[in-house]
Amino acid sequence: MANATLTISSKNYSSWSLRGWLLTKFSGLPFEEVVMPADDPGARAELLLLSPSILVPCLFHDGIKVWDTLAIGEYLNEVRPGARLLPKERAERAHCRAICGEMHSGFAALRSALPMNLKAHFPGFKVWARAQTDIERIVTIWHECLAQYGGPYLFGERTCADAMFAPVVTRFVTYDVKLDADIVAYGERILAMPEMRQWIADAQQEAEEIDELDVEF
Ligand SMILES: N[C@@H](CCC(=O)N[C@@H](CS)C(=O)NCC(=O)O)C(=O)O
Repeated sequence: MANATLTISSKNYSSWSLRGWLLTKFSGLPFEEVVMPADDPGARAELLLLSPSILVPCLFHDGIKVWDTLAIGEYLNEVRPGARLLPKERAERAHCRAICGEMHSGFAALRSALPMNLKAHFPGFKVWARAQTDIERIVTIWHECLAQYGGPYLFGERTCADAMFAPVVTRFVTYDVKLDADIVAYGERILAMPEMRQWIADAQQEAEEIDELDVEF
């Protein structure tokens, strides 16, 4: 029986749930999922008890509650150092933290114009100029990491950074964003990870379409 739980919400729509879930999977910490239905008002009261921010993801482990995705990544790196969620070298760790921070606090135009929706596909989607600026910055980050560390993941082996950017990979597919071949190949590697395949399969099983979440989640 796992002594950790991770509270998440919709696997189709919740990009932060996906990031927290991937971080926990990458860490190797056994955990049970607690899935809060996103559209149930009663669930919000319960979520308040589970997560002080009333947001997901929230990790509960050994009597310790950790909410907010960056904090979850740092916590998991401490309790599971062998999983190397952060790179071994200090300079690489700094680089990894910097781009995770950029994802955590930035790219608002991309997040609102191209919300995560794994079941949807919008061929020829017209990307708004400010979202395009975000896309270009993300592509630059990925190019630099892949060139500097040699792939196959952003820092060679899988780290927090791949979990933080995984929902961007799915957005690029959903919204038919045109990309260079090496960026497409990186995205394909992320989508081919067994954890990602499992998450997407679970998302496909989610019955409901939540209209308001098509806007921003
Ligand atoms: N800064 C937070 C963001 C978390 C967040 O925005 N989570 C969304 C789901 S993707 C949420 O819990 N929404 C709950 C709601 O709107 O009821 C983090 O890093 O974990």
